[in-house]
Amino acid sequence: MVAVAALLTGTGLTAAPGAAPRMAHGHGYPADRIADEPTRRFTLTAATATVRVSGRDVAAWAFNGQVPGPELTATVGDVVQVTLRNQDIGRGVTLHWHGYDVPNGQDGVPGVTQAAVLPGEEFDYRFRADQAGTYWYHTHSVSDVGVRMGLYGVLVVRPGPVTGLDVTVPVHTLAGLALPAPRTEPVAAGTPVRMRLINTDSTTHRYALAGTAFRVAAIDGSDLRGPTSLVDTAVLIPAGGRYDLVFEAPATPVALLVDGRAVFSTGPVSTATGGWPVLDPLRYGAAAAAPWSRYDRTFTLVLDRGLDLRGLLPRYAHTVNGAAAPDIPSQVVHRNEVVRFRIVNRSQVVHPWHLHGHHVLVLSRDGEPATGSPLWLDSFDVRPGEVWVVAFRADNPGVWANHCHNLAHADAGMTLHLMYS
Ligand SMILES: [Cu+2]
Repeated sequence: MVAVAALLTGTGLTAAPGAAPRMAHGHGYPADRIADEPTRRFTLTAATATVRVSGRDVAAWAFNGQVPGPELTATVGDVVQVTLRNQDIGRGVTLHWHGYDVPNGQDGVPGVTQAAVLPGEEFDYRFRADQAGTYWYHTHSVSDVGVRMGLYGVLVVRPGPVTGLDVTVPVHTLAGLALPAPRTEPVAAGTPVRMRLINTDSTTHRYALAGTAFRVAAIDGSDLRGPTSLVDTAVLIPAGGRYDLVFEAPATPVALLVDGRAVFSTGPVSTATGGWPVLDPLRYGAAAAAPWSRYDRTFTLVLDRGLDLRGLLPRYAHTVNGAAAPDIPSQVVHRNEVVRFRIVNRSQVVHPWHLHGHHVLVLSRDGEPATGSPLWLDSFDVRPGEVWVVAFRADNPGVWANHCHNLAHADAGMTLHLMYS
């Protein structure tokens, strides 16, 4: 609590415990971005619920009684307002717009950008939908439990009206059962199809699209440059990540398999996809010159495990630079600086890294420069032994969570903050 209070004091943010603050203004982000009248309004009510999965009744935490929560859609230019209500989630709820670079006050991190919304309270989120793409939302309050129990949903911002078939596939594991339920939908040959694959779990999933050539049009909401046609190739999507696959429906059936399980198909397909090669996004698509030639600041984050003796009880923590939350020093940047992160995984497990409020451009992995399309990511797997170098422009002032999106790891210490001074 002391560390959080100090963090908030230093930035002039206030988060009164128990209060449900209204719109946040004046954190250096242009106010007109969120001051306009909403053009898309939604209400999400979080509550305990029983949902049916694979013929079984499962205890869940749900938005509007369903897992996933309602799919929120908008068109570029909309002002989105979402009223979050908490009916009975005792540990509180917030909404974090995963991958959407909203003003800091709308980011939904309890204790940092707002107080958790407690039972009986509500909070209005508002942001301008100025970036098209595939995103998702989830609670950031006791997020390891909350997301796993079902407090998540899809956010899709489209550039215009839907053409062809546009499907979202939010993959999740609820009480050990795989979502979504398999679905078959015949599609006329020649129909343009966009499949928006979303990984809402804490570990990597493997996706294989069988029966057609396809392109990866976007990753984490950003369009790729010059994506080439792929066939019999799997993609690995990190925790929190999104891939948009596009293709023209062939006359023969197509199936999407997640970890070998068919989740969407246009007819019967029997193909063994387990042996397919995996796409390396750092080598896919057409390169472009980096937008910066110099970097104002470089931070190194060494991810590891270690004993944390600072709390009431000793714990075996997931650490960054030898420390665990809330004792990891914040990284401080100035507005408009170009900042580089060097992320070193010295542990034995994958850490899907997630910086809030910014997209990072991948520069290199293990010293090998990225040679494909510029990759602007918000979620990327740093595997054991790997070293990733990524960069971003500090253009969204505030206090931003910077953490592992294996939410159990984040909970066990692997969370720090990016601050503007
Ligand atoms: Cu991790």
